[in-house]
Amino acid sequence: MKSNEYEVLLERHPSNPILTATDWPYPVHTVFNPGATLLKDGTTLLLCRVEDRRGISHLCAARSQNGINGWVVDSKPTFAPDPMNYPEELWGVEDPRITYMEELDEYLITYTAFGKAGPGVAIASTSDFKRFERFGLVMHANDKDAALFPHRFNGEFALIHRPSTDMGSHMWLSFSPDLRNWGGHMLFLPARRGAWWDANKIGLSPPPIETDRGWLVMYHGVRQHAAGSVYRLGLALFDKDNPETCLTRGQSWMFGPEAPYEISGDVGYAVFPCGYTIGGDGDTLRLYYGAADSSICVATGSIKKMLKWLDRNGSEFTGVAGQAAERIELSSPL
Ligand code: BMA
Repeated sequence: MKSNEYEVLLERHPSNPILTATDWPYPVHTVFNPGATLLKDGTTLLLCRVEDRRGISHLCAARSQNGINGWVVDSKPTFAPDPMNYPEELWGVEDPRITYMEELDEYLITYTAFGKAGPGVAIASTSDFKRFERFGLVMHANDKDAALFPHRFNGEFALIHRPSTDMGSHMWLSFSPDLRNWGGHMLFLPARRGAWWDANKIGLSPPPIETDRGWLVMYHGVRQHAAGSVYRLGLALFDKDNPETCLTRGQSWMFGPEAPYEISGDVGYAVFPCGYTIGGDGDTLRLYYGAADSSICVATGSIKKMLKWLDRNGSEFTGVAGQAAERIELSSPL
């Protein structure tokens, strides 16, 4: 690494984009923002957001033995909007995040249900990615970017999500005894303000990553410029047993749009991961992301390196997320 270079934490695969609309067995406009999981037989499953030429999205599964190529895509939509029974899905289902919930032996999918009230958070479960049980809308509009932790805390399931209000778009944490009724809402990670790369609008990227030092959370920051928005990725670490407690938050972003396929497309300057897989070594992370709302890409990194990077580049504060960051911003001289 040269002295004027930033450390690279995620390496783009040379064959990116690994999936595009031309790989689909039926006509689609774009494929992006996939949820990901490793099935028990080692198959990588991507649950891709697929947008048609009406502008409506559905979800479609693609499976690969090595997670890079040889994808077998379902011949028709795997999970289509069902607006007759779930009117909140009238304008589509988007951006799935998958959490394998060991106690249920099921995959829980959180996704954005887009209806007349705006985008909200919905949950469905499956054991085979063929049949799904819908739990319906769990966070009403305007809310998105949600994922579940893989196990309970004090007997309750926990969900990270991102409601938007006049006060900004910050990440929140909520709890539920049954995945249907949610409460105990608390601020999880606030957007910064002013010139920061993650000012005003942030949201969860893939589901939180369990490490021996706590929950590693990748989130996107949306910087508004005169020319439009730039979507980049940052890191924060939360306490293992008390996930509402932020231990460290990275100061700079660690991955942003640079490659041509990330810069141009339907929404240029956007990298948007919704899923990852972890290799047999427990450390190698494959991050699957949508590039420019047009194609699907993968980048590889090391969880250990990300934690070390946070040690060097994080702003350390204890207690409930955000309070210390607020204090730093407020106490800094004019
Ligand atoms: C976000 C979500 C994503 C999308 C991104 C960039 O708000 O809607 O689905 O990839 O914007 O357009």
